Amino acid sequence: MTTLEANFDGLVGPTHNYAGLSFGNVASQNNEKSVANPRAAAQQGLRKMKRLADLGFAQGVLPPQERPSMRLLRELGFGGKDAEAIARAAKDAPELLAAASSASAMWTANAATVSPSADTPNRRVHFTPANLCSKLHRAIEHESTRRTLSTVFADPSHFVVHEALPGTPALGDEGAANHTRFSAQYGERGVEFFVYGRSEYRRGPEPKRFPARQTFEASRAIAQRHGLTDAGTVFAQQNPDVIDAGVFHNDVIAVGNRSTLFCHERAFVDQKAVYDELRTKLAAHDAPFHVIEVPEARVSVADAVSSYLFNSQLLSRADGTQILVVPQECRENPHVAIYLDELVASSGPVDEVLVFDLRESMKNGGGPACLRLRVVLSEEERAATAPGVWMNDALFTRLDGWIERHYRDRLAPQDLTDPALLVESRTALDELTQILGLGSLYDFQR
Ligand code: SUG
Repeated sequence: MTTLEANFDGLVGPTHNYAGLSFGNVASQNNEKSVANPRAAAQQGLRKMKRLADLGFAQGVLPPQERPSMRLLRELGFGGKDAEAIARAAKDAPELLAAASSASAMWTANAATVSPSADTPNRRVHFTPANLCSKLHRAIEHESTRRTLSTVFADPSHFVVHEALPGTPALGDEGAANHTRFSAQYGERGVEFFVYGRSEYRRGPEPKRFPARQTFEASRAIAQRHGLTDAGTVFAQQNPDVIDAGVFHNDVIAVGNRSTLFCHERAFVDQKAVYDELRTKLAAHDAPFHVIEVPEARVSVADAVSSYLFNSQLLSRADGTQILVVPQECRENPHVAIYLDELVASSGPVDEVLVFDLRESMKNGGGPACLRLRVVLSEEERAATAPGVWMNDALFTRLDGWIERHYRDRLAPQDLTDPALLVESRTALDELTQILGLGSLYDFQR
């Protein structure tokens, strides 16, 4: 029976815009108030999904969330009809309207942490939606994320979808962006690697300039509720200096797949000890472990942050060879481009590099790996997943036409004040739930 890693990409929502909401995320800050193109953003993401599906990878789609979030605006005291609440927020608190309007759920690496059934004691796939409590615009995602995951992975004999952890600084959780799983084969017992930025209760180094979003306490709680063992987990702290250089999630400086960890030499505190623990715990499962460590002298942390070299997808083909999916910014940075050419030419674990234009998402700090949630699934689990979310020619054609019909090609910050945007988004999402066969997913449909 084959067990595969499926990638579930977030479809970019109709309100994609640049509001500068993420302090510590350099791209989000640098592009604040520039004009976005939601249609191009959604098309770029969809083309990545289609290409990977065409290459034989299991590729799923997760729908956007309803934005602007009327629920948030109402919780914040903006009453009256929808259009009145939006107009009031636009006048009194445009920053809150921007937070309510963000399409940030597109970055599904932050949707949840996922433990495959091979690692869990009840042999089910466990999901914990991330509370994303360090940013208001993201803290409003987890309830809808939970509903979506419970709809797509509905069968309780295969899937457990937990509640998010309490949204408080001690339990800041950013999901799979700070989690990687290593195993010889996907279906074999693995070692889950949790990377945190700070600990609330233990003394330790912390960044000085930018926030550390993930805590040790959150990572440990997720491992506990998923039933992971000591032998099956490694916890490591991110180097606080790289957080201060713009590495707001671990997936901006490291990516892993099966037996390979591809990372920068400055990714972790006590890096050698981290490798040793991973190697030892994997060896106990008879699994090998290889590190491709990129030195600062070849690619600086600044180059890694601007090119998103490590926000790549390292994917195993059926024959066991691996490809690296990178954004085109990696080709435009000469240090990174030369490094990648040499990486492929060497006889190492990466055989091919695939380049994608994801410019619209990248301008908000979201590369190929941010856009996807990995879910390792056995054949039975795949068959139990909602059938309409798998990418194929027919779904691509329908979604492509849907984007063309419903998305604007220009969204400036002042356009968020337009109440027509809510109506347009709801019309689009209502049709989308039919295309994906997900039933009544959104509050406005219930
Ligand atoms: O949380 N950007 C996202 C990017 C998330 C990237 N995900 C991973 N690395 N896995 C964030 O900072 C910017 C929104 C704005 O500024 O309009 C934003 O939310």
